[in-house]
Amino acid sequence: MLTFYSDAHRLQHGKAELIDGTLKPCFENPSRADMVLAEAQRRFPNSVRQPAEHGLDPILRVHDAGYVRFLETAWARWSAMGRDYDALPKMWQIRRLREAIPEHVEGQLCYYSMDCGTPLTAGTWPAIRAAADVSLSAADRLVAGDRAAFALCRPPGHHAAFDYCGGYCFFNNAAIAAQHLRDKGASRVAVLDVDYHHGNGTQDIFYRRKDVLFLSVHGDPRTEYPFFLGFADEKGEGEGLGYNFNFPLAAGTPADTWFAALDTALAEVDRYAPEALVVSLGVDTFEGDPISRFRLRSEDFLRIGERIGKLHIPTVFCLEGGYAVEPIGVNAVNVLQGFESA
Ligand code: OKP
Ligand code: ZN
Repeated sequence: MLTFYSDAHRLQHGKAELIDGTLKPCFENPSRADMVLAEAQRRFPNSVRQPAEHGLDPILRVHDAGYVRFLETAWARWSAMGRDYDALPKMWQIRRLREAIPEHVEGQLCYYSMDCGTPLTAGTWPAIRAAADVSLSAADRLVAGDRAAFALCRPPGHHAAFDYCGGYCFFNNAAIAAQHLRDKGASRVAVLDVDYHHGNGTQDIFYRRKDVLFLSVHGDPRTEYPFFLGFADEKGEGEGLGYNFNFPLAAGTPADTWFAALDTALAEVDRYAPEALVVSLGVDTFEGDPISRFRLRSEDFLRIGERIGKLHIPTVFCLEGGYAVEPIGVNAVNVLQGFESA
C-alpha cells in the first residue's frame, strides 16, 4: 500500500509538556514520524508519496468554521503580544461560567482547548493543514480503487472534536478522511480507533449520525485520559443511536483480553458492512509506551493488521499515538504488513 507523508509535520514541535508539575520535552514530537517513515520505506520500497492540497473545504465538513479560523489566526495574534513560546491555555469554560466566545486570543485559546497539553506554535497551522492533506490523499487512493493506504499523520487527530483541540490534536485527520469518503460516494463508513486513548473527538463528530460508525478500544476513562468520555454506555444519539461503540479496558490489560475486545469491535464493523474503513492507528498500546498502560508486544501489531485485513474492506490507516519512539516504526508498519498478508 502507499504511504502519504509530508515533511511539514516538523513545523509542529512544541517546546514543553507539563508532567507532574514540571516542564518536560513533548512526547508528541517530530522524531515519531521520522521513525515510522524510515520503517515504511524499509519495508515497502518506493511506496511513499507527497499529499495533494485539498484546501479547507473538506476540513470544514467536520470542524466548526470559528474553530478553524481561530487555529489559522491564533499564532499571529499570540506572537503580536510579544509571546514567542508555546501557546497553552490555563483555564477552561467550566460549569456556570459564561459560554460566550471571548474576544481575546488567550480567552479563545482556553475556549477552544480541552487540555493544556496541546501546544499551539508558530508552525502548527501549516503542519495540521499538511496532516489533513495526508489523510485526504490516502482516502483518495481508496476512491481510486486501492484496497488500502497509510496516512502518516502528525500531529495526531482523534482527540480533536467539532470545535476543540486537545491531546496533541487539532484537526481530526481520521474524521476528515471518513467524511471525504462519504462525500466521494461511500454510503457507509466505519472508523475503528485502536489508540490507547479514547477517540473522543471522532466520537463527538459522528455521535448523532448513522452513516459513520465509530468504535474504540481504549484505556478505561475511569482512570485514563481523556477521563470525561469513552464509557461503554455511550451508544450514540438520535439517528446515531446504536452507531457508537466503546470498549474500555482496565489499565494493565494483557494482549489476549485486548484482542477479544478487538474481535467484538470487528464483528460490529462486519455487521455494519461499510464501504470503507478508517483505522485510527495509535500504537501506544505497546507494552513499552511511556504514557500508556496496555501490554501489546511488537508481534501483536502484525495480528491487528491481519484481523482487520480479514474483513476485506477498503481501509485507510491514519497514524495517531505511540510514544515509545524507537519501536514506533516497527509497531505501526507491522499493522500494515499484517493487513497486506491477510
Ligand atoms: C494522545 B493520543 C495534559 C496531557 C495529558 C495527554 C495524552 C494524549 C494522548 N498535560 N496527556 O491519544 O495518543
Ligand atoms: Zn493515544
